[in-house]
Amino acid sequence: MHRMDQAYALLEAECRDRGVDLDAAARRLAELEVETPSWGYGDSGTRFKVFKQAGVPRNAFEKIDDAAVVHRLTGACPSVAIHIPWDKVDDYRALAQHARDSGLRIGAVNPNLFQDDDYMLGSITNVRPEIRRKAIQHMLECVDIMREVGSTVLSLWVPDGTNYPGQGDIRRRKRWLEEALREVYDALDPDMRLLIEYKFFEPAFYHTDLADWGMAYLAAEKLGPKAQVLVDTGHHPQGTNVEHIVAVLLDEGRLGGFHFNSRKYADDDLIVGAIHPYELFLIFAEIVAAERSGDQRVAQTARAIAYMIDQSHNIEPKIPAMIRSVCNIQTQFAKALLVPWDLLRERQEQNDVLGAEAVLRETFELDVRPLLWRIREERGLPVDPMKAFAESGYMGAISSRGIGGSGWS
Ligand code: PSV
Ligand code: MN
Repeated sequence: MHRMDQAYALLEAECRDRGVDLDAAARRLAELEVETPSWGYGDSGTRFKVFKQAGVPRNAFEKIDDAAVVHRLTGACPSVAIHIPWDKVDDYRALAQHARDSGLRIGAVNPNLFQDDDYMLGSITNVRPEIRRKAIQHMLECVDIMREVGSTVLSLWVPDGTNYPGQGDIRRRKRWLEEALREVYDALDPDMRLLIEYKFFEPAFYHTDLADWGMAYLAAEKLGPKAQVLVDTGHHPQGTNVEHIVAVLLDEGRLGGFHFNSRKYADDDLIVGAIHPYELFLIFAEIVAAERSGDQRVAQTARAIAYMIDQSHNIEPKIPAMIRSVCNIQTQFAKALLVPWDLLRERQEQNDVLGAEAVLRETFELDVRPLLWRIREERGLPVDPMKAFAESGYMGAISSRGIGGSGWS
């Protein structure tokens, strides 16, 4: 027997023993779509240095070219998020057409409220009304761009906050934030969603206006059903139980999307799954459980999640780093699809603490590579997308773009 067939037969036997439907898992896994970020193809770095890499895209069109390569090799990334003004172009319809010609579509549109000099002391919570207006206008401009490119997701991160106690009136700023979001929310078309992203610090170091999931949830709840929370996995204090947040937001119908990345210390934006793969598995386990829920609202919320990557590469080559993230996401999602839910429930009912914990851990320990190989083979995709990229010659081809492509600013 071929090595792959042998490995698959082993996984099949394990699933049979555990009462898990491997074919159903394969079907769901093949449907998984993960959006990649245009900015993940450009140069980025830390506050100490942005290392320029050769071949980095020089504009939004070339970022789409690179995203198309990731989709061609993984079959899982049909959309690309854009960030305005990083991806500002004269003709957004032409950009959307370029995406379509490359086998992609434009996904979330991200307003940028953190790089204009006017925003040094805040954007939508700035004490000066003209700056708040400018920031609101920018978000409304992004809603117009959504219409032009055919996007349904406005993905908003508000960086505003203060660096010192007393610097701002926290409650007054909260009202300004609510007013601004209301105006943007009211401008959305019926099929559009506003995803509200939170983060507890950086760039502000004393207080951040939208610091955690509770504040984002509250804002979404006040706005209405088209507003949901976006969980960036790198935006929590150390030790936060992210899968718990995911479960609560799913249960409330307010989990709209993810920015996946991994972190060791702060908002490190490293390759997804590189640091805490078990956490990623447990997040997906909550999502798969919600997809299977008999509560239709919970199941629909889970099925509508916008899965996005938000990573910035300091030292690693960008396209393979993105492919690595996609593969790591597929791996943990595949494992979550193999959880024997009936067995887990049985052990929970029996208050079998160790038994229940073992169900999840042993699922995490399964070798799901044969399942990934199968779905790729069935769809005519390379079984090893990293290897296929290395052999594709694409890195050599784009080196003619030179050094000094598009970056953070
Ligand atoms: C902020 O840290 C963030 O996660 C937001 O999503 C931004 O849009 C993105 O990073 C920029 O890299
Ligand atoms: Mn993010």
